[in-house]
Amino acid sequence: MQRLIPVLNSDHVPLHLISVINTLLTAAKEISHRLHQGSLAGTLGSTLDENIQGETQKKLDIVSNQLIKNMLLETGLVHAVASEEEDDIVMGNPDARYLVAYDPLDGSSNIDINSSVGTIFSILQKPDHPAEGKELFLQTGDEQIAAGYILYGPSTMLVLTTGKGVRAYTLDHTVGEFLLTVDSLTIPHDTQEFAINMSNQRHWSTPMQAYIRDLLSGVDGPRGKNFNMRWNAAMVSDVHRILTRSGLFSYPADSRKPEQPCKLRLLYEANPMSFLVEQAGGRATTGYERIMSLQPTHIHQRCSVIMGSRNEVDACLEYYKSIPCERFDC
Ligand code: AFP
Repeated sequence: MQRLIPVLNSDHVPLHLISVINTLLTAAKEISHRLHQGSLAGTLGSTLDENIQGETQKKLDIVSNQLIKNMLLETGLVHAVASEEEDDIVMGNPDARYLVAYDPLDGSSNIDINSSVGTIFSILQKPDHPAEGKELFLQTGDEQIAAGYILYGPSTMLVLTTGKGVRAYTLDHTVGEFLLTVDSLTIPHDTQEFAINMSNQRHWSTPMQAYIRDLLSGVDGPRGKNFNMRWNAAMVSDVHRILTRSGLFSYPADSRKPEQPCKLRLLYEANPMSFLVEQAGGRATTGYERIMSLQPTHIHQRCSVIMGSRNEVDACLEYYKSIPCERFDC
């Protein structure tokens, strides 16, 4: 099986970008080891702190964030990083060109129940126009030059795109290398599986309520077929299932918190996952706009997310087009 670096070389990925990706994987191997040690590593459980998102930080959230941040900045190849666990961006080498936005441990509420979690990353370049500080990261998802995730599941897998399709690699713990295990991931255009947190159903907008209602009506309803549901409470794990066997994933805006109707973050969750999904032949939308066309206004901006099998996302969008309703302002 091919190792990661020769594969990226064959895709003509610039050497410095390969080095940034490889550094992320070095941090990921350490995170994978600590996760698989479980309570033996003494890093389970929560801290008394909250991150800028207002979420209680798990010990491994902090450890993972520090590992990734320090390793990336030590390369001298990274101009700045933006992290879910950092209030502001962290500057690196002013002469370097790469920007890395990441969620160090997505799904961290799953850590203490020994369920899958992951690291999500998005790589941009310093913009040609003069920009500094947070403005550096305020680029649309179409500007991404690479994106991926490491899924810490029964096996540790890297799923990566550099704009030439999507490949999957599996960590061989015996040699410490990520080996190519899927040369081209493509999402089937149709599906009978969806992923959404049904407990929020009464808070969704009318179009999403109508769409899900019709899925649940099954073969006797307007869709004329039965659907299955999955919800892993970790976007990285739910999207991996969709990349592997089809599906629709959604975390739509809802009315629970009028001041914060959306949960998922644009820069380091929705955009990298949208890049992967589109490269695999799927669609990624807010219900009204293509996610990778959104112009960010701040680094922790959130957005509504509907992504996966293209024909199923299109079917969902028909409800948004045909049912007038108030739009949540994420
Ligand atoms: P955590 O990282 O706080 O566990 O949140 C994970 C997440 O951002 C995303 O990965 C999941 O799809 C979603 O939240 C789960 O949210 P609910 O807990 O509301 O279902």
